[in-house]
Amino acid sequence: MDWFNKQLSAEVKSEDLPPKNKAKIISALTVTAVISSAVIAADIKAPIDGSEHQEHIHPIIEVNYANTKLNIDGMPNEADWQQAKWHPIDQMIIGPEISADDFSGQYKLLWRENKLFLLTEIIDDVMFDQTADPTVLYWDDDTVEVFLDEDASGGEHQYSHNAFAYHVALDRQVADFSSLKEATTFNDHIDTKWSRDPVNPQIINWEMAINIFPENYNDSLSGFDPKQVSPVTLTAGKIMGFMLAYCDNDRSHTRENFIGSHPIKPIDGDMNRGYKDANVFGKIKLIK
Ligand SMILES: [Ca+2]
Ligand SMILES: [Ca+2]
Ligand SMILES: [Ca+2]
Ligand SMILES: [Ca+2]
Repeated sequence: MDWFNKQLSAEVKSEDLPPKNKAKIISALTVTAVISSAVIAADIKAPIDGSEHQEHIHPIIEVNYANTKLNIDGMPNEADWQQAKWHPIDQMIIGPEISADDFSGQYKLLWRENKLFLLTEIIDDVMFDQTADPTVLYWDDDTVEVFLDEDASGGEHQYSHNAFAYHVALDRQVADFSSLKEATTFNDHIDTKWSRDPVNPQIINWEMAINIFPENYNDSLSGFDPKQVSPVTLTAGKIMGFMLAYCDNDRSHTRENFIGSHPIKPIDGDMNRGYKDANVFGKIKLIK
């Protein structure tokens, strides 16, 4: 039944379905669980795991060291940001093609010993936070999703911290599934602030400082409990799995588009694989 619960949860998380369809899936899965146990047993033998080939289809992105401390204020006016390279957010994962003023985005990365820094520049015509609870339907709100795999292992991570899929919301709350299979906030992992560009207010400058936690992060303890595993100290040459995406909703019931930074090979037409499979991430290398 553990497999069944996992499937059910995965389907309910499946962002592109309205509630009435979710109910149908729940009922269909119940029937499947009762009458097709042989089929389910066959499926159990084919999980996504680290033993599968990683999808080495993306060039490694080099990330420069920030020479001065960055102020996370939603203002990218630090000299280090000015010198960092832009990377596109232009891969449509879910939804139809859209105009540049509906969504367009790009990002930069920097690092220091204790943080990975992310600057995302977004144009989104409607900023929308439909559900106040940060752990409910957070993928249907406007959200920057930051995918991080500290040891670049790739592999399954939906209910483990083999990798994180941080959903950073407009209200600066950070959500992901925990190893306890619950949607949980990880607000002490990412310090974040966004603001409208003072020159062009259509542009949102979204700045983040990210603590890089390893896979043995303990969900029973807070991020900075003395007994918690420490964030990793970053050094030049380190390689991590990384990907970025934006959930764009402009007042619809469910999100309208999901746009990523890296091309993802579809499986049965589905490119929305990042939240469970770190093999689809790209890689970043810290340089100094
Ligand atoms: Ca700043
Ligand atoms: Ca939009
Ligand atoms: Ca990992
Ligand atoms: Ca939007």
